[in-house]
Formats: sequence, structure tokens, C-alpha cells
Amino acid sequence: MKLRLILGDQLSLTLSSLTDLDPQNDLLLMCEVRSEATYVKHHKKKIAFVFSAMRHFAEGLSGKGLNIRYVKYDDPNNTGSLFGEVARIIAQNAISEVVLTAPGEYRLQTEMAGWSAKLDLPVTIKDDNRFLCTPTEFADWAEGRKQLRMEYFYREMRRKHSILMDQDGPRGGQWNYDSENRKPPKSGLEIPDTYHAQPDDITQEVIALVEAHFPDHFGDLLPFHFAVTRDQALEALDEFIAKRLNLFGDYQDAMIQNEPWMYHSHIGFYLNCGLLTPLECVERAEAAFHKGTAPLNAVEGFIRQILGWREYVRGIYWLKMPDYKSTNFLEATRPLPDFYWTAETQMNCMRQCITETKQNAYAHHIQRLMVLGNFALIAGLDPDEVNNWYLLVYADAYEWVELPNVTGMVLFADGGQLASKPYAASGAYINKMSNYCGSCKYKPTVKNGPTACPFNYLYWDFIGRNDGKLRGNPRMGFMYKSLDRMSDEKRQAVQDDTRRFFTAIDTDEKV
Ligand code: FAD
Ligand code: DLZ
Ligand code: SF4
Repeated sequence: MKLRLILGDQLSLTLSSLTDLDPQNDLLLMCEVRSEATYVKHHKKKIAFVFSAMRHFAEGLSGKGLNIRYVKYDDPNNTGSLFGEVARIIAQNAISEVVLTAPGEYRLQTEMAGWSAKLDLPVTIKDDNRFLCTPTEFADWAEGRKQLRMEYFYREMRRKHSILMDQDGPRGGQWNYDSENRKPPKSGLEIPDTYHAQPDDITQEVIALVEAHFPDHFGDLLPFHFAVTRDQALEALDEFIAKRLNLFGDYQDAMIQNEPWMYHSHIGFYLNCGLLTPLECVERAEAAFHKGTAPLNAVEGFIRQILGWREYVRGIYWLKMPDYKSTNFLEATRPLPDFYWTAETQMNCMRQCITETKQNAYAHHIQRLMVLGNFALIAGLDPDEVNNWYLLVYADAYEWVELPNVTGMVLFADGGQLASKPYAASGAYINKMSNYCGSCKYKPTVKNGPTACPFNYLYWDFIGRNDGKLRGNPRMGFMYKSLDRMSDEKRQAVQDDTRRFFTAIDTDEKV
């Protein structure tokens, strides 16, 4: 009898560890364990989502007549770790081999590599077949390239999977329509609400469990409306394609006060735990283009995120781990300010994005990158603390996708292996792409002094502080020319404002 362990982010019937399943003899194991729920203190909503989706998936397997053992979090015999649960079930059954699909995080992969010796049994770890590019294929693509730019990887993926192709060339003549996808928000947009599932008895039970066992974890548990089954996740995907995809491209980078969901898809949670597959999302979006219900800039933009960015960051993760986790090219050491947890700040953009993160375990890409991430970059926050925050606050966060986005894209801590230059920006960018500044104590047009937008002086302090590391970057030349032209008085004002701002944070003053 083989034991097949299914992890909480492996909720797919097509999983590689299930392909040669012997339904009569094999035993399946799923377990809610303390080690996975607390290796970072995940957002309450994320734990509720994963546990509820796991329970629904197990119920589906059991309905198919499969022999599944499901260990609940509050089972008195629960040992609290994946290994403990595997060892416990082996002690009770005649297991000849353990089979599983490779986990999504390096820490677990390393741990599992030692299981066979500890269990004195063969442990077969199969490649995760739910991605469109394996780590080996990515390493082959990366071999010998000086720069690993997403755009070239993406073009190969388009060709390989024949997505949005016209014979050999890209549909519409261009590979990338990003330049059409940067419209600032305008008033009067009617933004459809995100998908709302009705919590059933299983979800209600899980919500009570999370409330009882994780009271000190970050975030609001209620309201809870995520999809927790594959059918619901497909409904959420179809709703996005019918109601929001048409404007996804235009407003991809836009931010509006009290509009956390915008025209994004909100399917990252479902993709990353296996309820949806990347190819079906891409194909449904492409079909909308062919039907004429969504324009090319929107469909290409959406497809690029999944076929391009998602696969690319995973490739980078497995190529660069474990060293990637400890990189700190800019030698940033400032602790994460308390307002990342409390949202108590007068910077309205930060307050909005943190409050929404707390409520929804979600923020869209530009909020993560150009507000929360931009601040972390220009304030010089410690990469370990920033990574810890991003890994625990979002319901779609797993290290394979979170780490390259934070360490590479946001913090430039990898020295430019992923991004060609830091995504640093002053208040002018946030003011252009959002309506946050209108309700802020600070003024985006004021550069120095107590009413100045902190992003303005922090930006120039960041450029000056990292002169030795960034001046040589060809894409930063323009910024260093501006810095060189800056008067001594202006430089001094930037330094004074920055010092005052950091002192205020260090002394728990509200900034
Ligand atoms: P949409 O905007 O509708 O995009 C569709 C899908 O494309 C997403 O669901 C996602 O699967 C994929 N995608 C888009 N951008 C990226 C990207 N940069 N990297 C990988 N996949 C992408 N994404 C995660 O899935 N988990 C994370 O932990 C995560 N952390 C991030 C941290 C930072 C600092 C930044 C800048 C980005 C992060 N992203 C992460 C990428 C992106 O922000 C989210 O995938 C997206 O916001 C999820 O919302 P959505 O489903 O509405 O996405
Ligand atoms: C995220 C998560 C949580 C909160 N809980 C569990 C769990 O109790 N049992 C489990 O098998 N998986 C869980 N997961 C998902 C794992 O953390 C995920 O499989 C690894 O991080 C690898 O990607
Ligand atoms: Fe954010 Fe500055 Fe605008 Fe305030 S003024 S919302 S701090 S960008």
C-alpha cells in the first residue's frame, strides 16, 4: 500500500502524485498541522481559506470512494507537523512507499529530502505538473544568458503553448501591450464587486477553529467570501472574464480610495493552491478575445501575468535558492515600522493599502509594488522583515512566488537579477495613478518640510544613500544626473527631512 500525501496548496485532481493511484489499495493523507499554519503567522483569512479548501477537496476525494485520512487541526492525536503525521499513519498501516508532489517551498523540500532515511521507506517526490515550465526547463533557458529578462522568457512561453499567436508572430503584431495599460483612474468608473461565495457549514466550522486557535494572527477573519471548491473558483474566474477582463488592461496600474479589487482577477489564491490551473485561465481569457468580449491589450496583459510573470518568478526561485533568501545588495537594515501591522499612519496611500490588506488578505499588484513595496525600498527596510510580512499577509502567498517579487522586484536586494532597475518612485507617481493624495495630510507636490509627501524626500535620500551601488546602472543615469545638479541646500533639506521622519518612526510618533 502506498501513502500519498497531499499538501494544502496541492488541491488538484490532476496532481502528479495521484496519476498512478491505485484506488483500491492506496491511502491518501491530508493534514492540518501547526508547523504549516505557523511557520509564519499567516493572516487569519489565509488559514481559514486553506483549511476550508483542504476539507472540501478531501470531501470530494472521499466521495469518489478513495481511501483518505484527513487530520483536523484540533484532533487530539495531531502531532503538529507533516512528518509527524506521515510517521503516525505509517506506524498504523502497512505502507510500502510514500509518494508526493514536490512542495512549493525550499524549506519543505529540504526537510522532505531527509524523510526516506528517517522513515526507512522509499519516498518518491514527483515534479509539480501544475506549472507550464519546470525548474529544469527554466534552468536550460537561463543557461548562458547574461540577463534573465521576463520579456524574452514570456515570448518563448507564448510560442511553446501557441497562445495569442498568428502563425509565427504575436497576435496584433506586438508581444506586449503594457504601454496601453497605464491609464490613471477616472471618476465614475463602475467597478464590479469581487466574487462572493456563501460560507457553508465546513467553512463556518473552520472560521470558528481559526478564531479559537490563531487569535493573535494578523488580519480580519470576517467577512469571508473566498471560493473554497474548484467549482466556485471556476465561477470566480468566469465572473472576472465576463465582468472585469475588458478593463483589466486599461486600469491595471490604477488605484482608487476604498476600491481594493479594481479590475483585477482575484484568482491568485485559487491558482496557487491548485483549485485552478494556469492554462485554463489563459485559455478562457484568449477565448474572450476571440469572441470579441475583451480587447487585446487586456487579454495580452492578463495572459502575460500568468504565462509570463508567474512562471518566470517560480523559475527564478528554484534557480537561485537557497542563496536568494539571504541577499541584501543594498544592505538595508531598518526594522519594519509598526504601521505595517496597525495601518496607523498619516500617509493615506499606506493607510489604505495596509487597511485593505488587513481586511481582505489581498492587495492588487500596484498597491503591493508601488505603495507598500516602494516605501520599503526607499526607506531601506530589512529584506527579511519585509519578506516575512508579505509571506504572511496575503492569502495567495507562498515563498516560491512571494520571495522573487519582494527580494527581486521590490527591494532590488538581489542586485538586479530580476529587475533591471529599482522600482523606486516619489509621490508624483502615486498621485498620478491614484486618488489617494486628495485625502492625505501630506502634499505630493511639496518636496520638503513637514507637509511634504515623505515619498518625495525618501526617494532622493534613497538615490543618494545608494550612490555607490546604483550609479553604474545604465537605467539610473538620468536620476544621478539630477542628483548631481541638486543644490547643497536641497540636499541638506532632503537629509534633514529624512532624519526627522526616521526619528519620528523610531520614537513611535505617528508619521
Ligand atoms: P491579477 O492582477 O488579476 O493577475 C492575474 C494573475 O497573474 C495573478 O493571480 C497571478 O497568478 C499572476 N501574477 C500577476 N503578477 C504576478 C507576479 N508579479 N508574479 C507572479 N504571478 C503574478 N503573487 C502571488 O501569487 N503570491 C504572492 O505572494 C505575491 N507577492 C507579491 C509581492 C509583491 C511585493 C509584489 C509586487 C507582487 C506579488 N505578487 C504575488 C504578484 C501579484 O501582485 C499578485 O499575483 C496579484 O496581485 C494577485 O492578485 P490577482 O489574482 O487579482 O492578480
Ligand atoms: C499554507 C498552509 C497552511 C496555512 N496550512 C497547511 C496545513 O495545515 N497543511 C498543509 O498540508 N499545508 C498547509 N499550507 C500549505 C503549505 O504551507 C504549503 O504546501 C507549503 O508552504 C509548500 O508550498
Ligand atoms: Fe501617499 Fe504622499 Fe500621496 Fe500622501 S501625499 S497619499 S503619502 S503619495
